[in-house]
Amino acid sequence: MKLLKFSITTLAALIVVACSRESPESQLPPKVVEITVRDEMKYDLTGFEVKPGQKVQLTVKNIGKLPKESMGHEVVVLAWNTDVAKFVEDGLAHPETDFIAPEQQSKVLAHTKLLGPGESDTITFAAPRISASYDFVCAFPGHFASGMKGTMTVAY
Ligand SMILES: [Cu+2]
Repeated sequence: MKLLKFSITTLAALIVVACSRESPESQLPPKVVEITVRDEMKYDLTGFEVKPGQKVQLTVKNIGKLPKESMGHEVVVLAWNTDVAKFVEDGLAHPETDFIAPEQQSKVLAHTKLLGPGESDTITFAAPRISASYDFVCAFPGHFASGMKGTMTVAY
């Protein structure tokens, strides 16, 4: 019984610590991130850092000229430890869902639309609560292989 009481007290203490640690992060203003793309297979920003649980407001602008069918771009933020090569390979057969395969949807933390020339998209999502590096990629065929990728670093 004494052990149980100790455990409950410890648990309560842990919850207090977890909450007090968590709330300031979720009250932070959103992290504003802007990525510009053009008629080449790269992002102008390949990394950004955010606190665990912080909101991210991500805007992607395509200022290129080439048609979406040949040079569309997007940003897909992936769950930790996703096999990115497999993710984009599976997506090849799915232009109708911006090259995100239905069976890979569970790996997607957030994504913009596939953007043609002159288009932009803004999305808002909460960063994961676990400190780690998360890949983001353009799933348009061939773009990841050409280096269109980046890293969202979640850290205190
Ligand atoms: Cu692209």
